[in-house]
Amino acid sequence: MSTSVSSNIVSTNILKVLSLSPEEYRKRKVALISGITGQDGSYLTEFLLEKGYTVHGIIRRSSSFNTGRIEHLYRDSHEGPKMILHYGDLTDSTNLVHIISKVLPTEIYNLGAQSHVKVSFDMAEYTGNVDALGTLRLLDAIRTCGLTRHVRFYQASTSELYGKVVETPQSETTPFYPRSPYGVAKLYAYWIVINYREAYNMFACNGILFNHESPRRGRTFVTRKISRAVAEISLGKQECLWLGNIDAKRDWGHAKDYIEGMWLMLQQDSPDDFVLATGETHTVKEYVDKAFSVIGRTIIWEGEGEELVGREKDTGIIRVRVDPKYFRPTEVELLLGNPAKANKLLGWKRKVDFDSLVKEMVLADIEAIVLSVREPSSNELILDDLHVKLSTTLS
Ligand code: NDP
Ligand code: GDR
Repeated sequence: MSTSVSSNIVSTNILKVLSLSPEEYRKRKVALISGITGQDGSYLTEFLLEKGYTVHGIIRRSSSFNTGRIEHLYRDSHEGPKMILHYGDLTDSTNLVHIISKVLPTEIYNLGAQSHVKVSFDMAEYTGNVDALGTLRLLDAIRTCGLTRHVRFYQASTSELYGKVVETPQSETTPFYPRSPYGVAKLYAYWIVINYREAYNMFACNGILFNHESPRRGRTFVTRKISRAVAEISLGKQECLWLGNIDAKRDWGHAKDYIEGMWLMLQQDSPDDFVLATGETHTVKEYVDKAFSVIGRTIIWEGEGEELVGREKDTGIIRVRVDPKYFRPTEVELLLGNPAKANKLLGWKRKVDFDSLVKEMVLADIEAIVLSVREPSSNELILDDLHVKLSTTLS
């Protein structure tokens, strides 16, 4: 997008705020979030509202409901700091310019993405358009509005950049080797952020975040798929869970912890790139074992490869099977991050450990399923009963 069109777009609003120094401008505390309806967007919105920001979010028009994770914040918006939503899309430059020129954000968090690695093999071009070029469009929209010195920019970079194992633990200096169209698209985004930082002196940061999960995680990501299935199994609603590569290792943390790290990056004196990770890694199989242990059951593994099954110890029922349709054409086998730089410079450290994360996700899914039962009186009975049953395994 050329800067020559900028004069047509710049509103009186912009002219007014441009007379402020960048420091005065920033005091307004206005955040703009792409991907506000996602897992991270919803937690970040809560966090920023709590800090007194006005939060603007870009949402996609959808024929079905896609604001479930932020609905509770929307209802409360008439009291105190506000959340305001705008229709938009990372594939639509003009729309991004309009939103930024209207909102005049002090911080932009670019969390919007086609974020599913397996899906990126099926929708490679679209993933590139949104995840790679979408980032460029947002950065250019800031330039078009003449706000390069005023806006601080956070880019949701990812441990998927590391891909094939070159060294562990992976840090800010580890070479990248992405293994999916998603990873490659995010690699472009990572470098365009650095290029715009250097070329236009923008305050733009990459947060290289390792996997982070929560009860709000999308249901097709492996941790949530497992927690949901274990919850269904505990209530007798499902018999077996089908998974792909259960030997893959991930550095899993809690999304809430990572949100704070994003914000901290934008509060520093100068822009930089940071890894956020726990420094621990676990296999998908370990996640399964831990999730079943939350409901007091033990899984015994038998066989190998596609024939591998997970059998429940007490009943002999097969609870886990492998379906190759979940394998990826190229896989990221091992992620293990080194968050030392963020520890030291941001004072950031994860708070929630692996066991607590798995427990929280399984319990939240059990509760959600029970609460979806129609009659409130029977919900209470089932929940009471569950709490009694679970209290022995949870303490
Ligand atoms: P989610 O998949 O939960 O959320 C993605 C968000 O992006 C949703 O709000 C979605 O909207 C929105 N979105 C998708 N396509 C577009 C588009 N074309 N234009 C505008 N918005 C769009 O992801 P997470 O919250 O888990 O992750 C947030 C970001 O962090 C993503 O960029 C992800 O790639 C990255 N990341 C995530 C990690 C993790 O472990 N969670 C780790 C490292 C990086 P809708 O609701 O309408 O689908
Ligand atoms: P990931 O997360 O690809 O790391 O990307 P996901 O939970 O999808 O997969 C993690 C690992 O589990 C293996 N796996 C399965 N995965 C899914 N989804 N479904 C299955 O049935 C299954 N069985 C085994 C996968 O092969 C993989 O090895 C997430 C996303 O949030 C990205 O946006 C983000 O950038 C990275 O984390 C860091």
